[in-house]
Amino acid sequence: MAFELPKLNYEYTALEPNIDAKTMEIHHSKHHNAYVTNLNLAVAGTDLEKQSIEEICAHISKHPAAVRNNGGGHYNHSLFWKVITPNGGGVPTGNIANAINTAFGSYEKFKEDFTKAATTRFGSGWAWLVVHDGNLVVTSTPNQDNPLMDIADVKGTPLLGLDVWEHAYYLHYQNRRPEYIASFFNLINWAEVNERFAKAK
Ligand code: MN3
Repeated sequence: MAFELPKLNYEYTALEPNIDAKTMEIHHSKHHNAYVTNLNLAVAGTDLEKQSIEEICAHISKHPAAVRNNGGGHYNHSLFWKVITPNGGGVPTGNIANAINTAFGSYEKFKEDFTKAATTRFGSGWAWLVVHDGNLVVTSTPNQDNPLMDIADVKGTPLLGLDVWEHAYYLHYQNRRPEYIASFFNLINWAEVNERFAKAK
C-alpha cells in the first residue's frame, strides 16, 4: 500500500484529561485509518502512488476530490498526532519562541489569534500556525484542506495544526469547542514544532 497509518508515540490514554482515550482510539484507528484506506483506493494505479503526500497536496487542484479529502485527512492527522504529546504545553521554547514573539508580539497574543482561528472556523476544519513567505502566520482551512494545498487561501508550511472537526472532541466536550481548544494548549509538543520550524526556514 502506498500510504500507511502511522503509529502513535504514546498510548490512547496518555493525553487524558485533555483528550479522552475513547476519542483518541476512534480518531486514530477509525477516522485516520479510513482516510488512509480511501486515499490508497483513490491513488491506486495512478502516478500519485509514487508521490509523497506533500507533493500530492501541492498540486491538489489537479486531483480528484477523493484525493483532496483523504490525502488532506492523512497529512493533517499525521501532523496532529506529532504536535501533541503527554506533558506538552506551556510556553514555547527554542527558536520558535523568539519567532512567535516577533510575529505576534507575545505568546499570549499568538494564543489569542490561534484560538480565534480555531473557534471561528465554521463547521469542520483546522486551525494552523504556518511559515508563509518567511513569516509566522495563523490561518484556518475548511474540511481536510491544509496550507500546503495550491487551493488554500493562505499557503505555507504547517508547524502546528488543530483538528476542530466534532469527531475530535464531541465525546468528551460535546458542543464546547472552546474548552477543547483551551486544552490543546496543554498538549503542544514545542520540540516537534521547533523541528518543523528549522526545516521550514
Ligand atoms: Mn480528525
